[in-house]
Amino acid sequence: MPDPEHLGSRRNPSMPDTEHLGSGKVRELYALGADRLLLVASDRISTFDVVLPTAIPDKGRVLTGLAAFWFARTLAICPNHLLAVRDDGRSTECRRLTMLPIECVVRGYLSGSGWKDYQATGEVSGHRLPAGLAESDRLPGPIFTPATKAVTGHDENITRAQAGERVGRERLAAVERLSLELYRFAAEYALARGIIIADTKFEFGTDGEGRLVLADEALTPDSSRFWPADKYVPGRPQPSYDKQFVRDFCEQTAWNKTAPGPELPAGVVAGTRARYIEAFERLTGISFADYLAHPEIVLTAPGGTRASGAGNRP
Ligand code: Q0N
Repeated sequence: MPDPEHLGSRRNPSMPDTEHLGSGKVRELYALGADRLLLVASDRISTFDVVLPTAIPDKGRVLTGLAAFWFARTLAICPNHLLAVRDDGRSTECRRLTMLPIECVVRGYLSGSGWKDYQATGEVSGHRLPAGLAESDRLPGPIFTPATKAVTGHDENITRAQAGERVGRERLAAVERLSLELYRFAAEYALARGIIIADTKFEFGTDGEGRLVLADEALTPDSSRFWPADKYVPGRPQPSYDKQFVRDFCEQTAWNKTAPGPELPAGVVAGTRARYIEAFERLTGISFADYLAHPEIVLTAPGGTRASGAGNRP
């Protein structure tokens, strides 16, 4: 099968059973019959909300492998949509769900729109926070700060009361509990491997029986803020684990942060690719070459601990 990343048309005659359902900035979604989806992660990269014209080779494979690794290790916390990782390493077959109309954001540190909202109101999504916090400070405990996709395409923080109006109070309480538990597990695991997961976004759906299922791509640098722990200094913005070379390059050009973005020089591409691969290898304990040879290795290799600890290998 050709790599769907390179397909421009909505219908592909060589994939008669794969209808293009939608595009994110850097991913594509295809139907596989009525009950399954194909989620394809491209090598495109966005910065300052603009997709750049230069790809980062293997970025999509890194993110697909990392998300699959987390899905396999968080099954004790909640079920997820993953059915299989394909041999190309960049596509996953998923269960088709009915998605909830909220983004389930968890923040362990004060950054981005959380820091902006805190400075303006002392609150984030209805959580009153202690006075005197600095940018990038670790919060007393992780908080659930739901958001919606606004018409602009930008995410907009909403209060938990507003989120409850969208999905129902009981369902909201359930996704809040699951989101916090997933974040606590992953953030503790990543910190022990030198990566701070400052915040992260989950998307949930429900299956035919009405059960909550984790979907989308979870706990990757595209759906989270990853910071290098050894460079962490609160009181200022933190360097990005994955995109800092790209941001630094863009800042020293005359680019005004509107589309189209600049082409990236080869050195920035190579450095950024190396950072994605480093994050993958640190977190999974699996060499990226081994992943490319056998993508399903992320589902079974020891790599660390599973949520709950039950059944871990010695
Ligand atoms: C779905 N999105 C939003 C891919 C990601 N398992 C699922 N079942 C039904 N729908 C979805 C999923 C998933 N995952 C999720 N849209 C549909 C994010 N998309 C944006 C485009 O790229």
